[in-house]
Amino acid sequence: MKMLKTFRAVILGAPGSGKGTISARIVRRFDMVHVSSGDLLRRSIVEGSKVGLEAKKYIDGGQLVPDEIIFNVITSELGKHSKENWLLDGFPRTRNQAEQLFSKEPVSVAINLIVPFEIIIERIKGRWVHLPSGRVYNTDFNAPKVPGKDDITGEPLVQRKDDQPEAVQKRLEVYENTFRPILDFYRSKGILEEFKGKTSDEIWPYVFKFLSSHITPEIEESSKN
Ligand code: G5P
Ligand code: MG
Repeated sequence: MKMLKTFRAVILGAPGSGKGTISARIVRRFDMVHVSSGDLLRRSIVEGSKVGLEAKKYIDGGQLVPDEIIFNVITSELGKHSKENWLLDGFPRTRNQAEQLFSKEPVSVAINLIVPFEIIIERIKGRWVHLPSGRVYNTDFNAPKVPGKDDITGEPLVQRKDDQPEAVQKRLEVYENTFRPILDFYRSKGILEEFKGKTSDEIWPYVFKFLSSHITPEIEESSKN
């Protein structure tokens, strides 16, 4: 792997594979900023911005938003973190996005999470999110301390519109049709690292060990969450 001054990672995987969950663990232990394309889009929907209104048409049905919209959102967010290490979650979703990103911001590593689809469909049913922060809960796996409330702010949690069964089906279909060229791209650059498992707890120690060999952890791994 190329060692660059700043450490830049992307985290890939099917909808519900645990990108948000693993990302939260990474940024708790390593000096990295978590940038999630889905969280940014959902926040712009809540704000009622032009981008949000446009993106909503695609997101609710489980379709990808057009490249020009997402490029603007991501470019402006990464611009705020130009001197920091970042972890990009949910971008790229197409080979074109992967190539465009690489031409602007050489990525140090692409982490790919591999989780069986039948497991994903079950866990998405129990997902609750805190929209302002992007914090993710699950009624079975990591339930909030108080049902329906965010642990930190106490604000209400919501279920995502695109977590309805039809939209989930569509998202998995879109993923099936788009992920291979992205993996091929990162494989061709020699920076693809794949992690396979049925649970985030099973996958996490390997991700932690891998990252620790490239970037010094601020907090050693001692607890599971
Ligand atoms: P997003 O927001 O990027 P997805 O579909 O890629 O959405 P998603 O659904 O956010 O990914 P995740 O982050 O991979 O899933 O998974 P997660 O939230 O961590 O975990 C899922 C659930 O399982 C949670 O409830 C979690 O607590 C639980 N969980 C985790 N691990 C375990 C476990 O081990 N066991 C159990 N039981 N549960 C567990 O994108 C949304 C939309 O935005 C647009 C598209 O429309 C997209 O559909 N978009 C883009 N469009 C174009 N280009 C882009 N680059 C785009 N980015 C976003
Ligand atoms: Mg997510």
